[in-house]
Amino acid sequence: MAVCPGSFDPPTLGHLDIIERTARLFAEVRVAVLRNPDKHSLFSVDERMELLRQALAQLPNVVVDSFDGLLVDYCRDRGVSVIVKGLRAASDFDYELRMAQMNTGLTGVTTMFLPTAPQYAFVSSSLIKVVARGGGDVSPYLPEQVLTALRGKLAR
Ligand code: COD
Repeated sequence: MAVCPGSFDPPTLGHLDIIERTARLFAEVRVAVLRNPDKHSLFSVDERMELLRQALAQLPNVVVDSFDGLLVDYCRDRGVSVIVKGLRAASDFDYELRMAQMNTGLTGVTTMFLPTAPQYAFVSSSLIKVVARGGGDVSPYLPEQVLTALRGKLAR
């Protein structure tokens, strides 16, 4: 079983591409949203989980979940043996490599990296929020439900 962990604030087509490809490689996939009380987020964890469930409804082997604390503890408790992360650029790699090595050191869990799809290489949740707040068009980078939810949030 594999896990695709993240903040997903909000989920983007870059995230979904990684999750869909992971779902073709593993019989069971868990998408785990971090519950991080320190991080100011636009969408609540429950909203992000609901958006992910809607966007991934066509994938029967994907379960959406949340976690707090260490990712390695989540993996141990749920029987997850592989963490799957997306890599966009060298800057992702530097940080992700350190986390992967620390996680392996903690419990032996393995991390696999999937290269981003080129059309989403520059897409991040934080950039999406900046551009959307400024009135830019982010529709090419978000699933329909997320675009609608984001417009609703920003209109308030
Ligand atoms: N294309 C491909 N992949 C992408 C794209 C894109 N356009 N956008 C994001 N991704 C990938 C990211 O590289 C990442 O792998 C994943 O999708 C999630 O991205 P985000 O931005 O939603 O989430 P992050 O990076 O904030 O999530 C970090 C974690 C929550 C996974 C991490 O902080 C964690 O494991 N925290 C738990 C605490 C812990 O165990 N800490 C110790 C680690 S050693």
